[in-house]
Amino acid sequence: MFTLDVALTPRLYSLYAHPDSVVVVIDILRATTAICTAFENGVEKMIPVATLEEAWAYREKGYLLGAERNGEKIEGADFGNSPYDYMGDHLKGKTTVITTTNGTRAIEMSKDSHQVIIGSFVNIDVVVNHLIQSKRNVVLLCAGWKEKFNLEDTMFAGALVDRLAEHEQFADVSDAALIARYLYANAMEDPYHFLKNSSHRKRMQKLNLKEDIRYSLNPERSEIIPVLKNGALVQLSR
Ligand code: 3SL
Repeated sequence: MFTLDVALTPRLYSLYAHPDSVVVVIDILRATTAICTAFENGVEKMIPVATLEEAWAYREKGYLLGAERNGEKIEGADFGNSPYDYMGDHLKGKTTVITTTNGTRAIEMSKDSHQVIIGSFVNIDVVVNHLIQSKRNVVLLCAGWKEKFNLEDTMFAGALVDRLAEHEQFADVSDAALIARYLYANAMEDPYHFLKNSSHRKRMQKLNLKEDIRYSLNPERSEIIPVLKNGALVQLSR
């Protein structure tokens, strides 16, 4: 029997961190959606880094860099954090570096767990199947916004809990997981509308990123799970 838990903010993650757990990093708007999209479009490897200093050091060595802070592309980077930046053939077979406000920090903080995988609506089904087959405790880590709670990551955590909690192996579903599930129950009919007053949707709307929001909330387009191996994200082989 295994536990199913949700770290509702990165600050809470240390309470759940365990070397035997599988961690799903969630940053729906938009880091984990962009990463899943990049793999679906043929990227070979993505090196996630928490700071801009590390990111520039890689760029100086010749790596392509995706960099975002506060929702905006960093000047001089090759891409930002929009899933649309990662569509097409231009990244096929390439290794890129990515740094974002919250998502890549969450990846960094969970790296000592048994396994870190990347979840988004884009690959939700395959993530659910993997977690069932893993036969391990699961922590869903919501990247949030600058250490604080956000609605969209918790909503997605709830979508995962909704699919996993009925599975008998997850006998121990925490209150944090239940609250995420209840939230998702209110959101599932129309997630876009549900998020209308959320802080990040407002922030992104100001930046004219409506299409990114719609894309990020649209489920099931990829069979690929990005997994952290030796400091880089690669495709999980199954
Ligand atoms: O926080 C992050 O990692 C980003 O996904 C934020 S944004 O969607 O690019 O604004």
